[in-house]
Amino acid sequence: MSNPSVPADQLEKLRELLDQPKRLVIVSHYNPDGDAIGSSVGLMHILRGAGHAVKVVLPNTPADFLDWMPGRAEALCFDRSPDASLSTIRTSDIVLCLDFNQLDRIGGLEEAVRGAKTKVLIDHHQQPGEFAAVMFSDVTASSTCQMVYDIAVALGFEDHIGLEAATCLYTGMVTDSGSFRFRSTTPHTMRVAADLMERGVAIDVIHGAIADTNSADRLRLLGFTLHERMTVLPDLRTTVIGLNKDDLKRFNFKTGDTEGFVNYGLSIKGMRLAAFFVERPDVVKISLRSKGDLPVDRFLKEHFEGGGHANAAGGQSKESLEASVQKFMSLLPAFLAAHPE
Ligand SMILES: [Mn+2]
Repeated sequence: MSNPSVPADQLEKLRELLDQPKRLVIVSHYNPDGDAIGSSVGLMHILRGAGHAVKVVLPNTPADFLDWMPGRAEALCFDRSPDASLSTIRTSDIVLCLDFNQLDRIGGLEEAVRGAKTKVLIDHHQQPGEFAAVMFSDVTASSTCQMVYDIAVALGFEDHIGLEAATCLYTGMVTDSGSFRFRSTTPHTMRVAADLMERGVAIDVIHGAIADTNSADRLRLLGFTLHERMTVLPDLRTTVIGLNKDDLKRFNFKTGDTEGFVNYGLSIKGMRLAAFFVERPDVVKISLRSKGDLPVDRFLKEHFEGGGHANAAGGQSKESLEASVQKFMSLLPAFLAAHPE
């Protein structure tokens, strides 16, 4: 059966590009998550195994709970090493763009990557831009890590998926699939995970490294958020959380501390939509999660400069926290009515 992650024509183009040892650079999106780093560093290991010189360049330094990933420390981060990051991209033969599909997602790397003559895209987000010579775009794939695995196997590189690469790829698969529970998880996803396990991946260690990383401040912020800042709208089957700057300050907020808070709203029985608003220095950040056929990515694209996946998406607002929540509330009934269950 053909695999939608690996179209034959694109595979042949990539095979040609990689038939001689090259200088490759892998880039991923701003605020790189488990899938962004896992796919980038995982592919780095695989392509090194295949004889290429490979570097990973990230637009900004990732949250430190992912620092343990094998190879992560080697990645250049533009915010800390801007000159080295840009010159690495400019002197490369090929730039591989992983886990994003619009060049405005890579912050200060945008211009250098735009100028690179040969770009390869590997990604699973909706509505890819047409900037790459070779495009692997599969919006049904559970993660970019799963796509990297499939492409590596299709290229005949399965022997280069060693323990380090397997650990990176498994980590991104776990984080992007909500521990294999989102709709994007397929029998194929589980087969890939099983194969990575057979390569020695320690799933308990990875789970602990991802999950057991709370600070006391973060847990207290979570408790406060659920107790004081969450509104439940049973008639609309929606929960809304809004956190302001003072809330964050009170609990010594660090980047990443509110990651995943939105999911608690959706875990209440009967809810089909959870909204999370947080006031950041220049902008109000918005996260939406939904169940079933309720395309929050389209809603955010239309109203809040956002996008993502049908059941998990992000956006932003330049208005105040109150005004942003108000705007959301005023648009909500029509959005829900347009997508009855
Ligand atoms: Mn991803």
